[in-house]
Amino acid sequence: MTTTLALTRAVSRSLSRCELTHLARRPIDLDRARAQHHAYEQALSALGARVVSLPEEPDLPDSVFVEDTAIVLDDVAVITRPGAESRRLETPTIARALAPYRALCTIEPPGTIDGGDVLRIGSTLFVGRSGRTEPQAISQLREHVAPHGITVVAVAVKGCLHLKSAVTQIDEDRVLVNPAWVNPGDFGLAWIEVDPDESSAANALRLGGSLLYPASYPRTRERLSRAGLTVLSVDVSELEKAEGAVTCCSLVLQV
Ligand code: CIR
Repeated sequence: MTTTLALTRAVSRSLSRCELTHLARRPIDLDRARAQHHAYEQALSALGARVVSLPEEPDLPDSVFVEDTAIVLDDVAVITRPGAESRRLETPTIARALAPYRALCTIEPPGTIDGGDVLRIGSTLFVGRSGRTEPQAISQLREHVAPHGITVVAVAVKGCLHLKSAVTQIDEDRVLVNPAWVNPGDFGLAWIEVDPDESSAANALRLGGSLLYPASYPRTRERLSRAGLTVLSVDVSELEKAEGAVTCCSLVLQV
C-alpha cells in the first residue's frame, strides 16, 4: 500500500524579495500569502496526499517553490542546481527531506536546471530549454535517469519562466497548454489550450484523479470542466505575484 506524500515548505518572510523574470514587482501581502499557502496544503490533503511541510527559511525568498529543487522519480530523486543563484541554498534541506524515500543524485556545476522545467509524461521527461535550464544540466539529467528506463527530451519554450508555466498533464491522454509559449504537438498527447485571455493558465496540478487549479483563471477552468475534468480551485494570487503557481509549491511522491 503506497501513500502519496506532498512535500511543501512554509512561505518565507522574505518572499517580497523573490526572483522575478516576466512580472513587474508588486507588493505581496505576507499574511495573505501564508493563508493561501495553508489552504493549498489543505487542498493537497483533501485530494489524498499526506502533507509534510518543511519549516520556513527566512533568508531564502523563493524557498516555498520547492518544485524547482528536485526531480523525483519512482526510485531516484535528482537534486537540481537552480538557475537563479539566489535559490541554490534551497536544495540541501530538500535533499535531507527526500533522503529517507529515494536514492539521491545531484546536478553539478556548471549545469543549471529548475524542476519547473521538467514535465514527466510516462517514461519521458520533457525538459524546457528556458532561461533557468541549460543543455549541460539536461545532459547530466539524461545520464542520471537513463539507468531507470527514463528518456529525456529537450523542448523549446519561449515567453515564460518554466516549461510547466506553458504545459502540464491533466489526465492520461491530454495536456493543458499555452500554444504561444510551447509547441502543443511536442508531447505526444492531445491537448486543451488555455483561454487566450489567460496566458499563465496552463499550470495545473494533477492529484488523486482531480486537478488542483488556480482560481485566477475561470475561463480556462470552464474549459477543463467542460472537458470532463474534476477541478478543485485554490486562490494562490499572492504567490502568483512571485511568479509561482500550483505545481511549484509541492513535490509529490509515492512512498
Ligand atoms: C523564481 O523566479 O524562481 C520564483 N520567483 C518563482 C518560481 C516558480 N517555480 C515554478 O513555477 N516551478
